[in-house]
Amino acid sequence: MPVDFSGTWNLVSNDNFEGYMVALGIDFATRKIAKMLKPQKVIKQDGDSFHIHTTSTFRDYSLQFKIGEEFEEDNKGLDNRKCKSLVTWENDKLVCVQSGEKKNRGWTHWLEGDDLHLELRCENQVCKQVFKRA
Ligand code: ECB
Repeated sequence: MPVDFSGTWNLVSNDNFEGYMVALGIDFATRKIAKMLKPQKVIKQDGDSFHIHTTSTFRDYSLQFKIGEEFEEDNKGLDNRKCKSLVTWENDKLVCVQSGEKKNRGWTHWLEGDDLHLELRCENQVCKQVFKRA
């Protein structure tokens, strides 16, 4: 049985989101707004099938995928670049590789205690987010 990430999660910390957004080429005005946000994630997991909805007062982002099945991701409302994304299990971690124009792009989710962790990577920047159950 895989780990179950299902639930509603509220952001409690967000380290180097600025560096991550700069690496993605997000403009100054958008970054100023984005870094004030406290997004919520709603994760629905059925085995290896996932829906991850990230919502905020500014923009929302929705992603659906199955483990091991590559898909086209459009990053709409984020940096709007398209990439090919693939999510796999690495032990109990959910690892996404986002292949495209940006090098070393991807993210990793894992559970630690009752917290949800997310590392977002782009080029040489790493953003670390922690969420607590709502
Ligand atoms: C959707 C809430 C954040 C909106 C920020 C708006 C503008 C900033 C533009 C680009 C910044 C890049 C990413 C924003 C950070 C988090 C959004 C979702 C990141 C993500 O891909 O989460 C994965 C893993 O949970 C599922 O899509």
